[in-house]
Amino acid sequence: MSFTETLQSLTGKLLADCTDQELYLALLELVRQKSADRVQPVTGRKLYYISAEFLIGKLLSNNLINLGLYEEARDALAAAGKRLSDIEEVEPEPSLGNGGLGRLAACFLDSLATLNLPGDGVGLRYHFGLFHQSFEDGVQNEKPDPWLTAHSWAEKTDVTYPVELAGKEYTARLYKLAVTGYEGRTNTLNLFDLDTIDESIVHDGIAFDKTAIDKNLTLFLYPDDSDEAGRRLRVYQQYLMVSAGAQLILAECAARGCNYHDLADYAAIQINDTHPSMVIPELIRLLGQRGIEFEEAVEIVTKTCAYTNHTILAEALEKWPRAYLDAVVPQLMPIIEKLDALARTRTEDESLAIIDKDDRVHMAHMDIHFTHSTNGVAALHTEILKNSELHGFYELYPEKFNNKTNGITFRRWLLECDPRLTATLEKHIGSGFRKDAAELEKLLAFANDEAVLDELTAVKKANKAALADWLLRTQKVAVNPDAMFDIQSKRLHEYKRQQLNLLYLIHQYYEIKAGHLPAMPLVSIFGAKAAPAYTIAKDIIHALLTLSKVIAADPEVSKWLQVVFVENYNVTAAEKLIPACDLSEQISLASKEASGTGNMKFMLNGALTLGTMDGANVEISQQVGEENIYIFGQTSDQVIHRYAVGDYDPAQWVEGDANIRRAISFLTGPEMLAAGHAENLTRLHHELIHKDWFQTLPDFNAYVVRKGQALSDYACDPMGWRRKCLVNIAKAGMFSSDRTIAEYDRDIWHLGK
Ligand code: CRA
Ligand code: PLP
Repeated sequence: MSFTETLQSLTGKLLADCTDQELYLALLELVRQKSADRVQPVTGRKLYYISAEFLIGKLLSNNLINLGLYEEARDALAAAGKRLSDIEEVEPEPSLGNGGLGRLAACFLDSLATLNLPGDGVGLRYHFGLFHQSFEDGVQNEKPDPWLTAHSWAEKTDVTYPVELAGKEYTARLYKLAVTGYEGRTNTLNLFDLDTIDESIVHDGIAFDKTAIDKNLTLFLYPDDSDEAGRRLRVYQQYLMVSAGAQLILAECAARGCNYHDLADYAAIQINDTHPSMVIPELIRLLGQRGIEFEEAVEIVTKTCAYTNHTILAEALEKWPRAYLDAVVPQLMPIIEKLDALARTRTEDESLAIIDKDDRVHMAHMDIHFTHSTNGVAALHTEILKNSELHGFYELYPEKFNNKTNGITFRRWLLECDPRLTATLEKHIGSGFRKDAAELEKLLAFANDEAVLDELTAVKKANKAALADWLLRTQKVAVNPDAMFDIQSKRLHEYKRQQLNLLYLIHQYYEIKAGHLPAMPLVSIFGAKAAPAYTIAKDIIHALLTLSKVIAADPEVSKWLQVVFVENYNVTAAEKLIPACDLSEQISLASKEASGTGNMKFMLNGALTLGTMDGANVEISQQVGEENIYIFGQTSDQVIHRYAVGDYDPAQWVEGDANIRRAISFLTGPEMLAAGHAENLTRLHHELIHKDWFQTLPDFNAYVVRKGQALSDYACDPMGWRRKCLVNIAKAGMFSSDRTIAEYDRDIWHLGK
């Protein structure tokens, strides 16, 4: 049967007579059938990647690419007068993640299946995801993000597990979502939910009764934790995920012949940050029910589990008050106490204890003591863990610490999001890079080939025009496609320093007003959600939106500078923005961004990085060489030293530097106050002068200079710029998640063995 006939048999109509919705459902069904054909039996160790987030993005095109059906589908539809891109729009983006950690989990699932490794995800089926962001009156507005439609990729199963929360039994139901690799096997993303969830309890944006657990448990990812009920709800969610997950793991292993004593021969469990840490005591409890003594259970669990640390920010290293755990998971507390006692026999260092003197339970400490591997996510991050944040643990267990620099799947972040670049690359270096990213290096042979450099420039130009169309259609803004496109898209957080970019833009506003014109017009694009309770992050969004209005209203400045803030940044938006970027903003305070993965995506798509020596930027810079990246700012050693000395006073920088003073004062000057809200702007102004915890001001001048350099290189040395872009694409191979997953497998998981 031809592709057209297959689709017609699924819709029961001629393709030309189908609506996009009907075609989407037929393609979904077809992909399901083809994915099912690629399920393979599991032998030996199988990975369970437990994670609170899986930011998987839309699945239709990705699955068609991985199944080798994309071109056929596109052409069959085109022959019937339909466009695959229109059909893609029918699919809602699954709302199961928040940022880098969740997107990393999604890239890992893709690479596992592509490398033919048995590895499943375990997580929760959130009904409304994080939230849907819109801007109203210059302020972030949060609404539920309903993505679960009658026909979704995650299929309901009959499998359920009992989960006891606060002494009451709930029933977790398993949903399965097929994950098919590129020319690879099909694995599963296992998502748990309760049948009793009641979406109608959500009111006034994203508010709901936080105590009605049976109705609210899986409504949102990271429900507001600014009050105690919210924090407890997170413990409830985490236990639902790990208890149902652990029961699933034990059941699957038992079905393959495991007698529980040999669990580590059947399962490898990766704990993705501390959200799933309770899987450790939960497995010990479940093994106990199956007749295994505590000491042996601890050994089994330690051999089976491994932990990834994704941040050194204290706010994210979870420490639950013991009272929460006593209330929500009383069955785990005796086990956690025994683990704490056991850990104390290994060290006298009180700071490494699981339960501290204030009765807080340190989840990361439990992970490090009772798993066999702790890894950081980029070389610098792992060094910081070993030398400072987790130094005591490193001294106790040096053999447990290892680095696994993050990666991204090139199927989604090159083949799918940038078909123009993919085609150009294939024309010159063949298609080997689709499976072996290192082959991108072949492109270096064309570094001085003007015809190839021109083709790459034409690709970028077309991608920028496509982004301009999309911005006009979805955000109602017109941008100048001949300007340089400068993009900072990632979660809104002070450590990522969108506020540094904001101060630069104000600085440029003044410079243009003074007749000091830049080398090029600049379109500065942002995409970022702020956590609903994170006031200063929302103030930064407000300041950027307000500045955007002020500039747009000023014809003198708007010829040279435009600020665009894209609503509801998600994977779909990222796939539009990244291929169209000229300059990628990776300007976190050195030492604070564990790795970053956006930096890798922009580089792969031929953008140059303007960044600090932080996270994986350090490795990007090593790959491309310092002449092909714009690095500025304090080093992580300098930053850590400044924190240690503790004498940083932003007010002194404001006093001592006229440009800094001018930029900060503008926040509460007449132009901004006329266009925005005094409360938000004053609070941000005050924060920057009196606190500036993430040391924006010491990096300000270096940032202005480096960005100016990038603009002038782009404008005055186009050939040099293009060559740098080519080197970035060619050297991106090491950031394939296939490389990362191969390293996890080699050093930690040993799958299928
Ligand atoms: N926010 C780090 O901050 C890193 C990703 C994935 C983060 C990023 O630098 O690239 O993880 N950390 O490793 C995190 O979520 C809880 O900590 C992130 O996404
Ligand atoms: N959100 C989306 C949609 C992404 O694709 C990514 C990363 O690639 C991130 C967030 C994380 O970005 P960053 O690594 O810059 O923090």
